[in-house]
Amino acid sequence: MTRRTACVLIGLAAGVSALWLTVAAQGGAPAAQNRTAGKTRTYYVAADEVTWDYGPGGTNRITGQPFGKAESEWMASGPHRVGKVYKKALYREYTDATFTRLKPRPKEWEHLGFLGPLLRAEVGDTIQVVFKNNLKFAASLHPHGVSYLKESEGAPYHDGSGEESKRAVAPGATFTYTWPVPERAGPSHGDMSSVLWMYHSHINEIAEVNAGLVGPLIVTARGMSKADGTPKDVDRELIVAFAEISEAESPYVQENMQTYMGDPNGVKLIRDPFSVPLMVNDGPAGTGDLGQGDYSLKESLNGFLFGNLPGLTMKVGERVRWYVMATSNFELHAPHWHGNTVVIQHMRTDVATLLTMGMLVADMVPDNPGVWLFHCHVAPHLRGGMQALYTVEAKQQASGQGRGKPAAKKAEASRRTP
Ligand SMILES: [Cu+2]
Repeated sequence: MTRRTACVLIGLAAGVSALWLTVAAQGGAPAAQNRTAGKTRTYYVAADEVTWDYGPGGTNRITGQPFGKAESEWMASGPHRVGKVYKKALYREYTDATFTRLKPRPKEWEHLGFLGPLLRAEVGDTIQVVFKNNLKFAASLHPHGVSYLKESEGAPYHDGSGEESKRAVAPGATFTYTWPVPERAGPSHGDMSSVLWMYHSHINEIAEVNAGLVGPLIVTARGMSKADGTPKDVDRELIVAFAEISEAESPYVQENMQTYMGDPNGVKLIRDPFSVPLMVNDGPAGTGDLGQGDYSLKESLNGFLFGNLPGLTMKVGERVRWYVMATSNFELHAPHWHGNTVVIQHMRTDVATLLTMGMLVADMVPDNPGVWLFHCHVAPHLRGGMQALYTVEAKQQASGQGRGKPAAKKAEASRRTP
C-alpha cells in the first residue's frame, strides 16, 4: 500500500463514518439502538351488570322515522319479545384500584357503546389490567395479539399445567393481568402504524361474549405514539364492532325474558341441532306472535341498531383510521362506507370483508362532507339494523372562501343517502 493509497482509504473511511453518524443522527440507525424501556400502562377494568338499550334514540335514524313494524321485532317489547333493553355484562373502566369511580369516556370515544374500554400500548410497553369481577359468574380477560404467561391468558383449558382453574376470576375477586407488548404484537411490514386486537372473557366464552364482555386493544409501532397514545400519523380514530349478539346465548336470557316479556311462560328456550339456544313461541298456534326466534339476534354496531350509534365524526382532510372488528357468533359482515373510500391492506375499497372475531384497519382521508351511511351489506343484517351514520364536517374556511353558499353546505351536511 502506498502512502497515497493509505490516505485515500483513511479519507474514505472517515467519510463513511461521518455519513453513518449523520444517518444515525437523523434516526436511520438500526431500530435496536433507538430502543428505550417501554412504559407500563395500567388500566382498572371491572365487569359490571349494566342495563343496555340497543336503540336509546327510540327512532330509526336511518329513515328518520319512529320504530315501526319493520323494526319492532327487534326493538319493541311484547308478550313474547324482550325488545331493545336487556341486562348485560360489560367491561367498564374505573379511575383506580378502589373501583368506586367510573372513568369518564371522552366524547371522541362515545361511539364505543357497549364495548369495553380501549386499551392501548406502543411496542415495547407492558399492559397491566387490574380486573375486578362484579358479576355473579366467573369471568376473565383474554387478550389477542399481546404476549402473556399462562397466568395472564384468561382462558382455562387442559394444558397440563395444573393451574387451569386459577384463570377464572371468581365473582367479587380481583386479578391483575400482565401483558408485555413485543414486536410481534405490533404492526408488521406493510401494516399501518397501528394494529387492532381485542380482549374478551374466555371462561364460558360463548355466553360471556354474548353478554357483552368484549373490548378493543390498539398497539402502535415503536416510536409512533403521541403523548395521548394515538398514532402520530393519524388525526382521528374510530372503532366499530360488527357485533351480532345472540341474547338467547346470554347468561341473562331467562332473567331478561322474565323482566321484559309480558308472557314469558309463553316462550320456551330450545336448542337447535347445533345446540344453539333459540326462543320459540310455546303458546297456542295462530296468536300471530312468532316469539323471539331470530329476533333475539341483535345485529348491532357497538351495541346499537338502526342508526343509533352516536359519535362517528370527522373532518374533511383528516387522516382517519377505522378499526373494525366482529364478535364471536356465526358472523360474516361486509362493512360498507358510503360517500368516501378507504384503504385496507394497500387496496382501495369501500366494502370490507369481516369474519367472526376478525380485526382490520381501514384508513380514510374523507374528501366528501356530509352525513353518510355506514352499514353491513349482508341482507339479513341490514334488515336487522346493522347500520349507522357517520358525519364528515367541512373544513373551517375563511369567510368568502368556502365552497358553496352556507345554505347549500347545510343541506349537503344533512343529506342522507339511502
Ligand atoms: Cu353483517
